[in-house]
Parts: sequence; structure tokens; C-alpha cells
Amino acid sequence: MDNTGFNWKYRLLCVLCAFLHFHASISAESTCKLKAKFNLNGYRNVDKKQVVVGGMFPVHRRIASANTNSSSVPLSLGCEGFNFRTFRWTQTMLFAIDEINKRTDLLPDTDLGYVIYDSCFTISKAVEGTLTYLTGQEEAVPNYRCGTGAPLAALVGAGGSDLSIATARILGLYYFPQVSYSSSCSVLDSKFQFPTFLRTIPNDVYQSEAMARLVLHFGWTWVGTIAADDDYGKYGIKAFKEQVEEAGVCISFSETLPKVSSPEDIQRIVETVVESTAKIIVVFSSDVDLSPLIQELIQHNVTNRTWIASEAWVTSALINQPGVSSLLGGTLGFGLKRAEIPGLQRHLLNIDPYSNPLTEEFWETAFNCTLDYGRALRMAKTAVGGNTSLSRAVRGVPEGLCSGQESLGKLNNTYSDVTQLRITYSVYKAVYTVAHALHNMEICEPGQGPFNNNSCADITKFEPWQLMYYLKNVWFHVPHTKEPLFFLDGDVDGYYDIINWQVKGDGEISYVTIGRFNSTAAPDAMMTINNASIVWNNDELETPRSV
Ligand code: TCR
Repeated sequence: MDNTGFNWKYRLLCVLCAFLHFHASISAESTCKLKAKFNLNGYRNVDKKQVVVGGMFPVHRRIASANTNSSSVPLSLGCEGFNFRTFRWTQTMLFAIDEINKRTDLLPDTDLGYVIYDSCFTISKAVEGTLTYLTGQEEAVPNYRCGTGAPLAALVGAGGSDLSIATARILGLYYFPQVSYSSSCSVLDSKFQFPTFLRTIPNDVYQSEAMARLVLHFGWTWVGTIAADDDYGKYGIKAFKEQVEEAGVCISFSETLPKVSSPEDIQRIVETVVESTAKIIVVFSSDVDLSPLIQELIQHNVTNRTWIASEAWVTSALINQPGVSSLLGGTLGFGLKRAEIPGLQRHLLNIDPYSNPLTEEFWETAFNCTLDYGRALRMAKTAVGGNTSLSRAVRGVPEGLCSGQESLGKLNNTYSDVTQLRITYSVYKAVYTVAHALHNMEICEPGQGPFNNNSCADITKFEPWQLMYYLKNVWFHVPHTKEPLFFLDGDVDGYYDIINWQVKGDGEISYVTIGRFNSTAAPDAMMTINNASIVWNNDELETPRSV
């Protein structure tokens, strides 16, 4: 290849990129990415320094099926299956950034901007997003980054562990920090393999241990296991099995959920569950991967089982759908620390449908409509300057179209449900972690810094490893909850609520906290369970037996 030509092409692209980098509005050319933006209302405070924080969220559930035709240029695939829960996580990152930018005591001289990527629950998309982020270009060209513009701070993401493992390997090459809110897999604790990976979610070694202790606590000796076909499922269930088997528990069956839709595999797992004498079934999986199996088990009227839920599905509205109570009533599972985040719900409800392609898709999916009418109305309104006859037109919107003025509050959607802010809270903590690290960098006193000859890093052009130093040593109290946050080798302490699915009179399920697990307590005080407050499957009060 002609090397000079290659360089010139990208140098040209870079000029273009520098131009685009600070463009406050979000362009419509890509549905999967929000461009760097400062302040949520879209203006940039020119007096302040700027830093861009990256975010990666699995807003869609999968990529559209691949084009196997090799006679045309391969294109980056689109995504499908909008996920309201993970979209809430995305909006929480924006909310936290806005909160930080408004504060005068945290990063007083710096504004945080953001670039957000949709990993679509898929490794290839996560890798693509990481390369695009690092290079600052529309195309993912490795080892190339635009030299102008605000420095990139860290990547908050990428979602599941399999995605983070892929992105952390790339980011690690550049010693570029990643702060994950939901990648809990134990392999990510290897500093040798993932030198710049940190997380605000506990390592799954604690969860597997907690699950094993739970099984032993109730004296169950015969259990079935089901795991997702990814690092989360495989490593989580492996650690669980090792611990229970050592204590003499037998595994009746071990099934793996398919990653790509496979009705035959689901059918086989249903048969295994139905035919097995094991009444206790431990499931280590994300809600997205588990959902098809649950639907099928409901069709088969499976009851009289006790399900042990991993954190990823324990409070998921995708699993807790109408009709699951006879199957899943009595479930016990592990939930992350929950929090109230004041102001978050207002932010979620006040979302502007037209801000970017993702918000548009969100709106259209939530209200099952298309926004064309609202868009036309908006254009007409700007043309005539907010005329009242147009306001009346908003009320008489034709079927299937929406005005953009619909009420999110009335919708009762998972997106705006703030009763179970667990991963959401973890996202909030991850953004604050980056902000505090940057703050400590900003307030460094010249001559008393941590780097060579007691020098400081310059927040307008720091190196990724310099931010990594501050991230590793961060120590702060999370706003509103006052929880102290710090890392020990990139990990946080293992704390879980033990949640019981109790069926109410109307058939709805409520999540009742019946115990806790705390990895920092003395070994025999780590798990506390209030046996008497548990309601088992079919409203039983007596502990089920494992056979
Ligand atoms: N860690 C999982 C992914 C995951 C998740 C979730 C996905 C967790 N919690 C909730 C969707 C919803 C915990 C992993 O892969 O590490």
C-alpha cells in the first residue's frame, strides 16, 4: 500500500473531524452514535475548559442480520430491538454530566461533554465504537487520533462483560481508562490483561459465593443450572458450581442459553427443566438472553420450581411480565445496591424526542407511532412563530402519528420507572468517578503533583495514563446517597440485597428485600437472611426441598 497516500487521506479526514468534533448538535448520519455535545441544552460554555467523556450502552438488543453477500462493499450493520431499560442508563449518564456541569465545587473550570455509542449487545459493535472513539473519526481507523479538540477522558461502559473484555483489550493498549457500570465478570479483575479497567459493579466472585451460600443455607443438595452463553454466564456459574460441589451439592443439569435465537435449543432446555427432579434452578444470565426461555416455560405451565436469579435479571421488567407469577413467584435473587437519585425522573420525563436519532427511535417505539407529523408541525411552528391554531393541531394528531408532545409520565414504561435504580445507580457512580478523577487533576498544585519531578497533568491535554493515576486513587462520597466510593485494584466491595419475588393479590410481583450479602463482613456474618419473610412459589411459606 502507498503509505504516504494513506496518511494524507486521513490527515484530510482529521481536519474534517476537528471541525465536527465540537459541533454541538447531533448529526443524523449515524443511528448508533451521539456526537460530542456540551451541556444538555446544546450550548458550549466558551470560558471553560472542555473534556469529552465516552459512554457505551447496549441500547439495542442485537444487530440486524448480517449481509453474507461478498460481492458488495461490507457496511457496518444496523441495530434492532430497542431496550428501554438500557436507554434509561444512557440518559442517566447525561443527567449526571449535567449535574456535574452545574456544580461549582466539582470541576469548576471544566465542562464535560460526551460521545455515546450503542454497543447493540454485540462485541463487534462495541469494538467498532471503541475504535471510532479513540480515533475521533467516523471510520474506525486504528492507531490514529485527531490531534485537536478536547481530550478524551475515559470510556464509561461497555455493557456486558464480553463486550468490556473486547473494548478493554483495545483501550489497554493505549493505557486508556475504562470505567464499567455493569461488567461484573471475574476475569476482568486481571490487571495483567486489563490494566486500565475499573468498575463500579462488584466482581461476580462475590455473587457466585453468595449464591452458593444461599443454596447451602437452605440445605438444598440437588440443583439445576442454566447459564448464558457469554463470559458472565459461564464464569459465574462455574464459580458457583465449584463452591457448591465442594460442599457436597449435586448438579442435576447444566444448560446453556443460546445467544442467537434458537427455538430448538430453548425447547430442549424446557424439556430438561420439566423432566428433572431438581426443584431449585440457578440462572446466571442477562434478561435479554433469558427472556425466550421464560416465555416458553410459561407456555408449558411449569410451576413448583424455585428460581435463583443472578443480578442481571432479578429486577428486570423484561422477565417480570404479566403471567409469570406461577412460574417465577418465590424467586430469590441478588440485586445491586439500590438508590434514589433526586431529579433523575424529571430528567427522564423531560426528554426532547428530537434531540438525536436515538431519542426519536425511543419516542416512536414507546408510543408506537412515527414522529413525521410532529416534525412537520415543529417546522411550521418555527416558520409562523408559535401560532395557536398549530397548538390545537397537536391535540388532533392522526392515528399512528405523534406530535412529540405525548406524555411519557402516563405511559408506565420501564424507561421512566425509578423504583429499582441499581445498574442505573452504578452508571451514575461511574460518571462521578470520572468527574472526581478529573477534578483532582484540575486542582493539582504545580510542583506538588504526582508525576515526574512533582509535576501535574494539564487538563486541556493530559495523557490517558495520567488520568488513570487519578482514577485508581479516587475517593469520594456519591451525591445523595453519601456512599463512599474507592477502588481496590479496580474493584469495589461486594454488596447485594437478597430479593424475593412475592405475588400480590392482583397477580403482580413485588420485590421484597429479605436479606443482604456483604463481602466486607466477617465470614459468618456476610449473609443475613430473614427466613420468615420469604414467600415461596405457589405462595408456600415452608422452604421447598431440592428434590
Ligand atoms: N453483569 C453482566 C451484564 C449485566 C446486565 C445487567 C445486562 C449485568 N447486569 C442488567 C442487562 C441488565 C451484570 C456481565 O456481562 O458482566
